[in-house]
Amino acid sequence: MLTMKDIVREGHPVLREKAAEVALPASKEDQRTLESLMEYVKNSQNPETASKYGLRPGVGLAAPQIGVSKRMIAVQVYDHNHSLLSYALFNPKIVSHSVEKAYLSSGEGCLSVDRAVPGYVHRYARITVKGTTLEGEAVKLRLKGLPAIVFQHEIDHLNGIMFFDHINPKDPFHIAEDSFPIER
Ligand code: K1U
Ligand code: NI
Repeated sequence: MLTMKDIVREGHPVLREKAAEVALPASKEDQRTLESLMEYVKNSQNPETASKYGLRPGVGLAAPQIGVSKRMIAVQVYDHNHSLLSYALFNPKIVSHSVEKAYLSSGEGCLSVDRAVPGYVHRYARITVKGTTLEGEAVKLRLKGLPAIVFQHEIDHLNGIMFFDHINPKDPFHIAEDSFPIER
């Protein structure tokens, strides 16, 4: 199982690479990697397991964060209806998005960043994501609210982008036009 010692930190070059597409159908090794990402996210959200293994809680994880420069992400997060969304995807891609933006009023964090970075990260309020599940099924997800923010954060990792790249350095709490806050 993955623990915090497997998670690469800010400054590691893999976090700035553009990750490679996964050849489908996925190899056993790629399947195991994606399963391990989801296992970390689930374990980190279980207070007993997180405390036993010293896991920092997370709502998502991308393969580059464990040093694997391939397009795989795992996300587990509650939506606005309190339904648990749980997706492990190969080659996730944003195929359309709203003009309207949204940002977390508490800002964002990252398991690869061991410091608080204050400021707002403006992202698309609604996105449609296509990808392939562990079982090889093609899916199309329409997302808004916190899930849309988390998917964008994870897909950014596949393109070498960190959340703080989006923060306005001169005015970190600047509110972009057409952007609304999401409380969590
Ligand atoms: O990719 C990562 O480093 C995981 C990161 C994802 C993320 C955080 C904030 C906004 C968008 C995406 C985290 O999960 S940091 C921890 C976190 O935000 C959290 C953990 C448990 C419950 C609720 C939030
Ligand atoms: Ni992150």
